Amino acid sequence: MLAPVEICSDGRLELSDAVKLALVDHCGAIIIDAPPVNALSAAVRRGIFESVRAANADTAVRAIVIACAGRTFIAGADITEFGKPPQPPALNEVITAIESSSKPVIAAIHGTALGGGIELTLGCHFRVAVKDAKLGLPEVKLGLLPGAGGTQRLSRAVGPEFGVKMIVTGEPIGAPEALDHGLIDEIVEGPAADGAIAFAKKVVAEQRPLRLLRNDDSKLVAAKADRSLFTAAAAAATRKNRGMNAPLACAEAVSWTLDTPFDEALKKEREAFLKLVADDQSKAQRHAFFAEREAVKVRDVPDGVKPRPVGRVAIIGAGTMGGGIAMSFANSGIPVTLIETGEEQLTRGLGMMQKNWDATAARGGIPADEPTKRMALIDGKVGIENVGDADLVIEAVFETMAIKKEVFTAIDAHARPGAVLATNTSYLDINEIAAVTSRPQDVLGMHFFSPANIMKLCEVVRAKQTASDALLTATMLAKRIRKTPVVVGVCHGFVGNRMLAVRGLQGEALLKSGALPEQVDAVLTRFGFSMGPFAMGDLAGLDIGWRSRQDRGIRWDIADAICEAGRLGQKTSKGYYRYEPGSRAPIPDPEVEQLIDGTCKRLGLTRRAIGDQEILERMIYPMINEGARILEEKIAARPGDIDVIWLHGYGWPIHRGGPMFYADLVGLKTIVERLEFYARSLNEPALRPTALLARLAGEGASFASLNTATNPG
Ligand code: T1G
Repeated sequence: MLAPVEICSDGRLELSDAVKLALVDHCGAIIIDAPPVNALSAAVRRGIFESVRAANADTAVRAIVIACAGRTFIAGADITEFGKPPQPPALNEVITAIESSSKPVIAAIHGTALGGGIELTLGCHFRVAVKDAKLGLPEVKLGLLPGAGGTQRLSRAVGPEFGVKMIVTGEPIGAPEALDHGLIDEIVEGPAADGAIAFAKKVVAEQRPLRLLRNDDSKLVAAKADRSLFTAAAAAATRKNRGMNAPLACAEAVSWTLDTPFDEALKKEREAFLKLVADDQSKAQRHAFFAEREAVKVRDVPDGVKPRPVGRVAIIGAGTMGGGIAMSFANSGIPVTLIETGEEQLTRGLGMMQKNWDATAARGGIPADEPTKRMALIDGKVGIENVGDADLVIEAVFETMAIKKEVFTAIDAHARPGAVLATNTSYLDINEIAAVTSRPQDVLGMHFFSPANIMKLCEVVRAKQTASDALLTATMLAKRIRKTPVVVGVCHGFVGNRMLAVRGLQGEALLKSGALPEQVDAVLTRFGFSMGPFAMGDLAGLDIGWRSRQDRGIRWDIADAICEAGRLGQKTSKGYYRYEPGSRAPIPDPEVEQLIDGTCKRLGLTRRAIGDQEILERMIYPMINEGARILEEKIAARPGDIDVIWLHGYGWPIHRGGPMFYADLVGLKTIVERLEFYARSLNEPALRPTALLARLAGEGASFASLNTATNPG
């Protein structure tokens, strides 16, 4: 039973802080005000439900408008409520109440109307939006499907072919496209509520019929007559789902619009939704959503500390990384001074950026005039003395300590006081780099991932003397350029590359044990990685790791033998695989098997058949163990941060949540047992479980219990 509500004396219904009802021009204006994104919490649902009922009972009200305060219309169900006992009214009940209204109900859309927010508008008679609004059903990105009628109503608005694409991809569309496809009735001048009230007055004056999508199958006729129209669209949308359950469930649910009565289909949708909510894949994707937002919150920074203002960034090095980083800043409208040692290198770097942006514009990824606008933000200069007007300097030069120290000595001499000085090093000791400057408090790491203009991850490395405001500056700026910053501490390889090296070592060990590159890669692609580690090595170039191992006096027998045979990967048309001219498709190469066999014979090793499960465990569990060691050393603050690093920097499959989330799913006790087994049977003491992992397993605890820690360093 819902709590009774009082109509306020001035015609306003104060239901709760979240929802208010005001009377404007004979319109019942329901205003939702539930920061930060007007998510459909129980209080919001209750407020809307009661407001619709009250507005229908009030004879002064001729039409109803549903609008939101703040930066966006409803951005979906309140994800924090999932997995908890449901509280009434359910969203489906709220939508049914809207559909039962005897008065026209108009949704006023602005910002990013998503998920349950869009589903609520689909129960309205009309939908209007401001021009820059975005509308989407991203439930699939949380491992779900629209659970409040979206799979059945959307296709009745836009047609099943476009409806299945929107729901399976989860990608939002702009208001103009929404108007074209019939998802909205009009684009209004802002504010959305005012535009909607003006629209409502037209509806009343013209006595427009109140169309309910649930009763309108007119957009289904073509696909009902020729189902291949739908199946082709569904196949195209689900093609790359790589072992994920939600995309297929979404496509199946939308198909019910073609052959199942509406109310029966709603029931099936609800069952399918509840099944996905309970699925580990959705739990992994919801974990990833919140872990990413936790990771960017810089903790244990003294109150009142603010980021330093950044108006211009200087980037030293116009190579692949420096150019990509420069593009990331220019993409967000931040001016860049791009510095090289000579005109030729600078011209080459600028040319690469121009080519990149032109290609994106040619694909329609950005407006045609954007490449020119963005190039205009890049000021190419020769000589480090040009860093003087930058508030942040990022060094992206050759990955050797000697060169980094030389560059930072020069930066220190020319950068303005208070500028933040960042190195893009992937591995090196930032404390050592900071020590050559007179301002170690301004020095930190910003480790971008190649291609830097695409990859979201940025490891923000806090050195021993890094000042809190410098750390905040780098983290907030990374977020501003739409990266996912994660604060980490100083060690060789920080978090991601340190765990990658552990996995690489296990890959080498598995080849010695008896596996082949193609078998190992197949196990990891079946796990959900888009590419296996050996194919990835061929793509990146095997000489990078080879040189790094030589610098540190480390030998990997098989990996080094491959490189010594001139097999450096795709760049030499052969590495762990061979490649046909002009093709990137990895082809298993008997020469590699012979090289592995020969190396093992020379080492006196007997190879054996290796099962897929052993490969999976030996590739993943040691990484998890290293992640636990990283937590012990406080190089990462939370297991969730490690998950975010692997999800956004190394292609860990989103439906597996990240290495530490996956460890909790497998069970830490199992992982400890398997690591101890391999440490014994392979005589590999390094595989023994680290103290933290052993303790948590012994206590029956999980890594998730540690996700409230403070930042590292
Ligand atoms: N529920 C709860 N909290 C949410 C939320 C949500 N749906 N969306 C965002 N937040 C929090 C977020 O955790 C952060 O909190 C703050 O809002 C700002 O978010 C029935 C079942 C809307 C594009 O998947 O895509 O509807 O860290 O940092 O970058 O069929 O948030 O500040 O404490 O991301 O400006 C479907 C998810 C849900 C949308 C804004 N909806 N959200 O991006 O801010 S399932 C979604 C987003 C559903 C129905 C189904 C983005 C955004 P804190 P932010 P932003």
